[in-house]
Amino acid sequence: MTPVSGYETFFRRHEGNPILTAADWPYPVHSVFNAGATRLSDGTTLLLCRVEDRSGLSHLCAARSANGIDGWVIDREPTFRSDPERYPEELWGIEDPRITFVEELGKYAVAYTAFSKGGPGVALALTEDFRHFERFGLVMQPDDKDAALLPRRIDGSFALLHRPMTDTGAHIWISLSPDLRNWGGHKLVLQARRGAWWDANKVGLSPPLIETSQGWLMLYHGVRQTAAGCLYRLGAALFDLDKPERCISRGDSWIFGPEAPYERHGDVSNVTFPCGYTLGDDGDTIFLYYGAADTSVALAFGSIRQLLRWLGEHGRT
Ligand code: BMA
Repeated sequence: MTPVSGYETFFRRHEGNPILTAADWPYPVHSVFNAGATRLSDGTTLLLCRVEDRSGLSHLCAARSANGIDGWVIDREPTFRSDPERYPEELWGIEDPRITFVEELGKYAVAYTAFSKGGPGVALALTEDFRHFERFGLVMQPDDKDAALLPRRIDGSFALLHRPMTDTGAHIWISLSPDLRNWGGHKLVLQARRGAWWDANKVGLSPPLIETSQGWLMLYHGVRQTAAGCLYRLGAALFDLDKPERCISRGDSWIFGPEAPYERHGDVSNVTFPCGYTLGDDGDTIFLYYGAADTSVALAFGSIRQLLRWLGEHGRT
């Protein structure tokens, strides 16, 4: 395989970054980051932000904008908060939502991390309006996180990407369900590479998969542990539309990583952590929403066509 040449720029940072910080919040909070994203039927962009208060626990709060860039209108109080009395797995808060619109249900599926006494697990809820949420409870037990549902059934089953932690590392898996409650058919999808690679120590799904004519485009975060702490960067891979566990192509180098001061410094430095994307009206522009240093929400613009071209030329199968 040809070594990756040069430093192509895949994502252009919005010059007004970070787009959302704790200072924008209508009630006292410590930090705002790792937001899920979707476009509502009227074109409005909705971000479901992870908000950490001064207890250290997180809840989710919605921010809406007509252009997905500025003019954010933020809910006056938490939109979706943990409910440990009825859902004990949410005892220590809820984090890192990923949103998928499921046509068949006419609803948005929110996959999020529920932080339980036994560690972080994957919980699922459905909503039509981001005001009322129907919880399905924990669908993947701890340790598991970084989950998103596919927008349609694969061969008759709903499909969830997620990242269980096992003795052999932190790799991405897919699981299937007839009803969003019972899960099975688990298959390994993408492994952390080990050794000295940029994605050696952990990988996890970042935003939900992007459906393209050539396959499911995955943007995933890769973690490298260094003497100075972890580096969270972003990579790309492509998967078969009918068999999403089959990797068609994986890029060797990262395509986005901490460079700007708000990514380099914060509560957890050197973290770029996207949980959501939306598509521009041209159907090609990716609006990538990412947590910067576990402190703020930032935005970068990419192109599906460019990423597919790069994977075609440089990806390995
Ligand atoms: C991951 C998640 C994210 C966080 C990242 C960096 O494991 O917990 O919520 O942004 O670590 O701290």
